[in-house]
Amino acid sequence: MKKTKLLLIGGFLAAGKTAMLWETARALAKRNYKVGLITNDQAPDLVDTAFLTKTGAGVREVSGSCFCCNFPGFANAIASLTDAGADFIVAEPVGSCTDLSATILQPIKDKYPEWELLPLVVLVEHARMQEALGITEGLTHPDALYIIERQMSEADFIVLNKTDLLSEKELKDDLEILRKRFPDTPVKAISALNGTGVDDVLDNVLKATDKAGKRLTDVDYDRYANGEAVLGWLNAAMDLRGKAEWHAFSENLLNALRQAFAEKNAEIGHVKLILLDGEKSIIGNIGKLADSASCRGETELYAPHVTLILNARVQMPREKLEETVHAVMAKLAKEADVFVGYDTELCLTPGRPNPTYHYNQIV
Ligand SMILES: Nc1nc2c(ncn2[C@@H]2O[C@H](COP(=O)(O)OP(=O)(O)OP(=O)(O)O)[C@@H](O)[C@H]2O)c(=O)[nH]1
Ligand SMILES: [Mg+2]
Repeated sequence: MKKTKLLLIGGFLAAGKTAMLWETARALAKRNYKVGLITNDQAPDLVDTAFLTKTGAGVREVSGSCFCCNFPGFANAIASLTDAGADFIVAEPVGSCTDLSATILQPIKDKYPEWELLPLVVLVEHARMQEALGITEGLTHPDALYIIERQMSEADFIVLNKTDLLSEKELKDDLEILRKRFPDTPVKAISALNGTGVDDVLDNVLKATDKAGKRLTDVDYDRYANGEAVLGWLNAAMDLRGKAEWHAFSENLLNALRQAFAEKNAEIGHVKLILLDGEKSIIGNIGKLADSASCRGETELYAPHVTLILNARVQMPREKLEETVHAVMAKLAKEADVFVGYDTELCLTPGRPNPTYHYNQIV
């Protein structure tokens, strides 16, 4: 029987994992694969799941815990997709997770020979990569930067994303930095947003199945836990009613949140939203304080009643994050004459990682 292919695309918050899953799903469908996607988060109500569902691929969500700490949940998601006919599964672990080789890749190789595991792809983007490697200074907590550095160290392929935003010189310099720092790891460059380079990465990982999970790194779990714990994590689903134009409303919301976090010097890990009106949607993100808010999708959207899913990962205590989001929402709602009902909301600090499995040797 043909084995189900399994590709994990890791990388820190806002590195572009979901954008790459989207493009990968498209590229694989063209190659006649039946694609399944898996999203992952510490809490339910995922912008990523709502977004990726629009690819038409089967999507499963493992929420409430990361893949490493809920390996059975991850395995069930894979089984459910293969039962539904998927022969190529692409999974996106939580952006603040590392040590995936020891906790996911080795156990898969050991326990699930029926899956064909592909090399671990880790996405990085210019600013955070440079900050993590000590080339530039920024607001990201040193222990969060430690996670990014460990992610790159354990990668089978490092993929520099968002190259459409780089000058030729920046691209050349970034590739040089990565190749010098990780001389044994293949480094590729893509733009997940416009698809450039995605097929090349796929060709390369498909040729290198014997290279999956070839690196184990030492991870200091105290630093890892703290790197996650410095982030407040909020997932909310809201019911919005009013006469607003929702594209402008979404942009105003992201800009107001950005400003509120900037005033508190709280670096953004990733703030993302999806606003849904039946088939129509608006998606918006801010990847870090230095970025401006970007919204895509439906413009000129007027509807009396829409759903908003908001996911915020910000370097501040969770109580402060919740307070800030509520205050910004309330102010904006008043100004736009919008009624906001919170359907569900979870605001948490990620707990100490406690993986289901931890292998100390390469399988
Ligand atoms: N310009 C540009 N933007 C990109 C690219 N890839 C992703 N982005 C943008 O970066 C932001 C974050 O992308 P996501 O794909 O949501 O990032 P992620 O790694 O899945 O984030 P988390 O799930 O929160 O960890 C979004 O605004 C994307 O549109 C790219 O190649 N170029
Ligand atoms: Mg994502």
